[in-house]
Amino acid sequence: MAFDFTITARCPRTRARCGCFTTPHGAVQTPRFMPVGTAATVKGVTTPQLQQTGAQMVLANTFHLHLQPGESVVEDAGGLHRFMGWDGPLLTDSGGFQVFSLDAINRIDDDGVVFRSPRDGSRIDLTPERSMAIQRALGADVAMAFDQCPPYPASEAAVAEACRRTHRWLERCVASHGGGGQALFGIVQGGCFPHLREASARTVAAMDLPGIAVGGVSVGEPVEEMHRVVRQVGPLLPEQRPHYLMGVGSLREMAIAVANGFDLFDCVLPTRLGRHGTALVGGERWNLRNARFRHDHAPLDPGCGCLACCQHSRSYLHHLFRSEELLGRTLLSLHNLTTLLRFTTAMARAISEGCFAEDFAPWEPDSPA
Ligand code: PRF
Ligand code: ZN
Repeated sequence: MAFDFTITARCPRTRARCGCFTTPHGAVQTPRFMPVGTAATVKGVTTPQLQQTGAQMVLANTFHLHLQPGESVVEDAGGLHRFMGWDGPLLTDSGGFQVFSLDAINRIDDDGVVFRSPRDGSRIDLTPERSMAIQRALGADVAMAFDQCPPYPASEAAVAEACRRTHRWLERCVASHGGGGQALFGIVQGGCFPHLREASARTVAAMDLPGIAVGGVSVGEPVEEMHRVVRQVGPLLPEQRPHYLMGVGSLREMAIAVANGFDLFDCVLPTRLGRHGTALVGGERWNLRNARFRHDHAPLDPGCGCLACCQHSRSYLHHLFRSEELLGRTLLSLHNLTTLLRFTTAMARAISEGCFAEDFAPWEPDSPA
């Protein structure tokens, strides 16, 4: 069987679990963070470097790849794995979320979305069928359903409408998805409204897809609201499927999500912060441009095994950013990715050793799985 999700260990006090998600391009041991490679590249990072971070599955974007270079180029190259030189598991996001964050939207209706290309102003239609066809041509292991992620704040009526549309679109995604070597994950919406979240979770779960994602969080809502959604929706998801919390990649939020049964995460933050000179160290954010690092010859984070921390000093990284050298961006991107991946693999180890609740989620109420 091309796709399988096997739970290999459970936390006795929370809903945290370790799993193995098998795809045609290899397995993903969960919980695990997925680096974002929007345009078929994790910005500034080569494939061997990416492997060293502990990354197993990488995410790319339908919307960006449709605009440039176009899915036909990727298909001609033999698919996204060959095109980008990443042989491991790949996931493509459907384009919905990216389109809705543009201000070039002309129309959203039950058929789909019409917008102007940010490249040349031409008219582009994106529908569930179109998104599935593009994702099939790209050929990632996992395709995401085409959904509508409402902004925050949005009225209850607007979120209910987005849910209704997302559910109808999911049926169309399922009907037009080719299957074969590609799995389709459904996406739960519902904003911060508990009854809409519950209805959406039940509707998407009933489609019995090989994986289920929760979208519509981390869109500007207060962090307590996000925690509430994660705690409410996690337990409603089908046990035997991988659970993907979209766009979340901060340490505390991932720990809370893992405690509530989530397995997969992605976020642009580690690479975006890295490109801007910010390193994640010991739960803090350090700006390496700061003058305090000029004479600091210690490794960035002595507890980290990444290229930046093993080979270079804070002083050198400071110098690279002050002189706008490209290598600084690469090194801090690698360090931040390594930090998030190490955190998720440490959670996995703690789950299998029986100390997850004490070590990672002491604030979570006990909820035996
Ligand atoms: N839908 C899709 N992709 C996403 C999201 C979503 O709601 C989010 C929300 N944080 C990130 N990426 N399709
Ligand atoms: Zn490091």
